[in-house]
Amino acid sequence: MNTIPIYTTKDFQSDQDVRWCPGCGDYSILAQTQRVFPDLGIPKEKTVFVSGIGCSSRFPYYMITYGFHGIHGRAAAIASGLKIAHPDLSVWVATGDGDGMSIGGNHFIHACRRNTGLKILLFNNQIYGLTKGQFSPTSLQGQVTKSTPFGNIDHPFNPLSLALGAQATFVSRTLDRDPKHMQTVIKRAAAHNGTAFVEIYQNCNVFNDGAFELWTEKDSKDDNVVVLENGKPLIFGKNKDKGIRLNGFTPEVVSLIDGKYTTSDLILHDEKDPMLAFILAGMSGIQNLPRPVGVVYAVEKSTYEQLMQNQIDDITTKKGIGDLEKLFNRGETWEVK
Ligand SMILES: Cc1ncc(C[n+]2csc(CCOP(=O)(O)OP(=O)(O)O)c2C)c(N)n1
Ligand code: SF4
Repeated sequence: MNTIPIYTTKDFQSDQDVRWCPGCGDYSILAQTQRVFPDLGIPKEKTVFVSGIGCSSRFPYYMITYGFHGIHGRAAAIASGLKIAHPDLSVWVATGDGDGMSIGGNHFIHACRRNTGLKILLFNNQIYGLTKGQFSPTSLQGQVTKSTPFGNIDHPFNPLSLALGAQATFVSRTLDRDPKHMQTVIKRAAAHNGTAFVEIYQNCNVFNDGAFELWTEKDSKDDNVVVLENGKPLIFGKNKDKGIRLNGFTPEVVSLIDGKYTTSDLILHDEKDPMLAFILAGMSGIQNLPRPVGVVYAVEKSTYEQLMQNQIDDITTKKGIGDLEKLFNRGETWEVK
């Protein structure tokens, strides 16, 4: 018998005043999350949102699930501990590009490589919002911010490449201005057995307005975004007349109307191909190439919590249940006076 109640979006909307600036992209992320959660089949009491500090990190207040507004940068660490101790929980991390990639960069990469089954939503607005507009690790080179008045000299992180390099098993990107797409990606992340990373382009209309407009605005998005679909060729453009092919290892845009190339010359998306994943992630920094959105990479690999449980079971079978008291008093002991 199915004992999970039938939820609606309202069941996930808390009574807390939402404290984001009017027009902030965070509202859309919250709305899409609340919209898809009733479809996930996860009891509310088995769901936890963990965050760090930042505008984005206020997220747990607004969801009626368990929640933990943590400390700056440590959401992935707190969430990892929680997931390992309670593997039956669905543990989500809401983090910003500052929270997750500056102070929390270390925890982020280890959460990816350990495959602890977390669902990490990275609200990437390429700025520190809460602290009023300092540059972040995803701010663009040359970007003028409150703390880089003459232009940022840092090379930005590409979050997708970082997650892939850290061996994440699910790597994806979506956009605050494309609700349907975001819903699909969040559902896929929820269903993934392992750590799932979702980068969300999120407009901070106060401190970095328009950072993603090329990929989100009606007039420009079709010619500048390629939507990834597993098993399908990479086609884009207002009239679906352009595609991406590989010239060696280099992706290039080709026309599908001048007779030189057909769809059979194009890259076929394969979510399980790690080399292709790196190529697709790398397209982000290259001018004249469309920005890929969707699931870049998705493979199954044992999770940390499964491996840990297997090891405990194995050793318990061989050696019996451990005795902590005995362990502490084993070997030489000292009394400190
Ligand atoms: C240990 C510590 N260092 C610095 C801060 C100040 N601080 C709070 S939020 C933040 C960055 C927020 O940026 P981001 O994670 O991108 O989130 P956003 O506000 O843009 O959603 C910083 C530096 C802090 N709260 N704690
Ligand atoms: S400062 Fe930016 S990120 Fe923060 S709530 Fe306002 S618009 Fe959103």
